[in-house]
Amino acid sequence: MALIEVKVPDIGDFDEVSVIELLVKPGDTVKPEQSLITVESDKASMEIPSSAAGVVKELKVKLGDKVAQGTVVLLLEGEGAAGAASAGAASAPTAAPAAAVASAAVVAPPPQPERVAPTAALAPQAPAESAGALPHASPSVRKFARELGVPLDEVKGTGPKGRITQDDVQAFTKSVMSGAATTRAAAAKAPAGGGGAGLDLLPWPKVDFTKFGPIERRDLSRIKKISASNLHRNWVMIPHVTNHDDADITELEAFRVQLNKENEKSGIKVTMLAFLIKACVAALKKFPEFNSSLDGDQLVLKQYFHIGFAADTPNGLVVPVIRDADKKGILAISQEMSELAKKARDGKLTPGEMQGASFTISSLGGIGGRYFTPIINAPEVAILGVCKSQTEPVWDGKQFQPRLMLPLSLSWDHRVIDGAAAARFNVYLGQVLSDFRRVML
Ligand code: CAO
Repeated sequence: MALIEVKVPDIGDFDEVSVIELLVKPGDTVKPEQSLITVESDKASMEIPSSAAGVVKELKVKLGDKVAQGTVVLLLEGEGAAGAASAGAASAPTAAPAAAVASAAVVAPPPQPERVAPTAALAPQAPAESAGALPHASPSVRKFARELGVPLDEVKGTGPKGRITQDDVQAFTKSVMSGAATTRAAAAKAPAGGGGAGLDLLPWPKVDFTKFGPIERRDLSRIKKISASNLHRNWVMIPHVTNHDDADITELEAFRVQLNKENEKSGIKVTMLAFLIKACVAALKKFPEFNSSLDGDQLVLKQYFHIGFAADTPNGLVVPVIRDADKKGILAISQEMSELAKKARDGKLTPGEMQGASFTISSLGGIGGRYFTPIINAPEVAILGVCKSQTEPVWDGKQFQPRLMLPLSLSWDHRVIDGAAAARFNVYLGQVLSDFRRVML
């Protein structure tokens, strides 16, 4: 049987490109137009298709090789090159070049028109069925589909003779995302009648807001995008419950004010958050399951007390971590917190300074509000939300007394923690905050 040399076709503006992917190996049977290798320039990547049908005898390139127009990619033991022009040729003419595709699939530009070398042997423009298992699409469109995970054989081609275009792949993706269509794989997984495992949600409402008034579009910051994905996962995957409570911090606040007066010259300012960190450590020691993580069927109980605190920055929410808070005093915690908060606002926190928390506190006390439902910072199992303290009338059994009350909102993972334990945690936290000597017990 004739050996066919398959060469790199005219690849346009690129003199030399690197081989970044080998898509076939010796022994593979290939069809005309099937992609053989992926090459990449500094601007784009593209696939080099086969000019003929046959069995791969030998690859002539390896990963990292530089190739150019005319470089032999592989030898095919051929059934013949695609198209009459090359039938029987010992050395098949170069195949149709693949269109360039930008590396980032999601932002891939519309396909550039396929540039066809006049002498190239093109794959016959037959519908997918006659071409065997391969859907009828250009290599660039196949690459685009592969990057998006689109099953090309489920896409209806609207190009000439049913050829699948990039627009077809995009339209298919849109219809799957909007819920108007489903892939065979997803349909096979979904329980009959939509049993709930696949959420069965309505598509996200698509509204042309300009119909209702002027608008401005802004890109989300990098931090917002990252925290959005994390928050969404945590919200969906953790069965959250939030217990609200109040702690009487009248004496503690008086002590804090006095402490700040005494330390005026040191430059260290103590806020309620430092006391909350210490009080939470005491509560975590008393209720260790709040200082744990789920790992399959096991609970990992941490013997360290690293407390994260949510910090509001111009670019979004970040959570720096006070390590070993059990071993630090209020002043040391206050100082570290103000340094970390400054770094957070300046966008200078290192990844290490945001890792390893075993419990998180989100304080809106400096801003206001009463209660909220903080989202647990996975893989932690609980988070304490704190709002602004206010003086309230509290009945002491004989009369109302003005007491400074701190609103607490504890969200907990119901897979790990029960309601009774959460109520006890809050009650204990309240006791510690109302009489801080309890921290020592
Ligand atoms: N009740 C009443 N006043 C409070 C208070 C509370 N619970 N907590 C803090 N305050 C006061 C402070 O004493 C301070 O008062 P002065 O200005 O009179 O000294 C003022 O509020 C501002 O405090 P602060 O916010 O600068 O300091 P902090 O230690 O309480 O908080 C930090 C530091 C970094 C956590 C905070 O600045 C921050 O970013 N909070 C937002 C966290 C957040 O966004 N959480 C939401 C997450 S869910 O989306």
